Amino acid sequence: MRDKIIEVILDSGTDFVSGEELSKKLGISRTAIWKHINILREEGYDIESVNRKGYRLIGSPKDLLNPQNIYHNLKTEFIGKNVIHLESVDSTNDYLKKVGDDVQEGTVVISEEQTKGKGRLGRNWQSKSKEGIWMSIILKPEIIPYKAPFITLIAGAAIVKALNNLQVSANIKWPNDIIINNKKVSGILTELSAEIERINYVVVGIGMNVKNLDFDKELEEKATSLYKEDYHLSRVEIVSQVLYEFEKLYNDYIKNDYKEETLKICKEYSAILNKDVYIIKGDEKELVKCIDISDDGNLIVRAGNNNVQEILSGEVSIRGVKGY
Ligand code: BTX
Repeated sequence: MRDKIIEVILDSGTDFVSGEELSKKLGISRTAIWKHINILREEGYDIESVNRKGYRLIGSPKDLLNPQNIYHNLKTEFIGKNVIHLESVDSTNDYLKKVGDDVQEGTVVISEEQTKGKGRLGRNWQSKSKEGIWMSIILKPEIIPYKAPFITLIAGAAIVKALNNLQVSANIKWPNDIIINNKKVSGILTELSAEIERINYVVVGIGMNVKNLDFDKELEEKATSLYKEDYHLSRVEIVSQVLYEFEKLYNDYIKNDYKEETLKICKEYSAILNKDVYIIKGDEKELVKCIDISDDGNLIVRAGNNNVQEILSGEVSIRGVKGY
């Protein structure tokens, strides 16, 4: 019910909505409305009430990633239509993997904090409370499992597109990092539950540093946040942009097997194409030049001996020659 009250109040913008109007629209008494309004106030909504005029929202916890805020203005068909908002969780990816079969496709889990945020290859992802966006999306595509890794590229393209829509100059470090000024601002972890021929579900985890003003010592050199780069954006706005851009590219891929737009964005905003990088696999490190991204989303590189190789996303880490 409180979601609906906020929806009506948000829709009326700077105008007042009377208690009577709310009570008629929602089919509950004016006293009940008043009780809900009081709880909303406790949750941080700044709701003005004026005799004979009604209620008006003057300040919402706009940056709280709660479902009401996210549903408002979300322009997607199915991604983010069901949002689960948590205060704290071990990992939003692990949360979705536990409930995977029971939730609808497009369900998004967002937590204000992760106590065991995960990166790739068993690495750790620092996810402090309210500092960033720590979210996962569950997908149930009818494609063969080997086509799933491309979804990481779709997520990367969606994030970089969303950030650039918001005037943030960000690039993709293939396959799963988004960087600003040579430092990592966002990362993607895609996990798969599948049988040989079919996918049960894919969980796409997205971490983005938004408000962090400092990082632990070991991350200082390689991590940044939007605030640190002087982009003061609302987390809610970023989430709705990312989900919107993601859904478009995802639908293209799943419904029409159309990958060109994702590949175009990945190339246009690439931080490594035409550059020398180190490819790191276990203890081995090789200096190569990145020359292209293949139609399947693999990185094409030229090694020192002039051999051209195609690198699959799951197996390596990439380091720039300078910086991150
Ligand atoms: P990755 O393996 O490419 O990056 C992990 C590495 O990045 C770490 O080893 C560390 O050096 C560095 N790092 C750790 N935390 C941060 C941070 N906050 N900002 C920048 N660099 C950092 C990238 O993996 C994939 C990350 C996905 C995170 C999301 S959050 C929601 C979902 N749930 C979950 O547990 N993981 C995903």
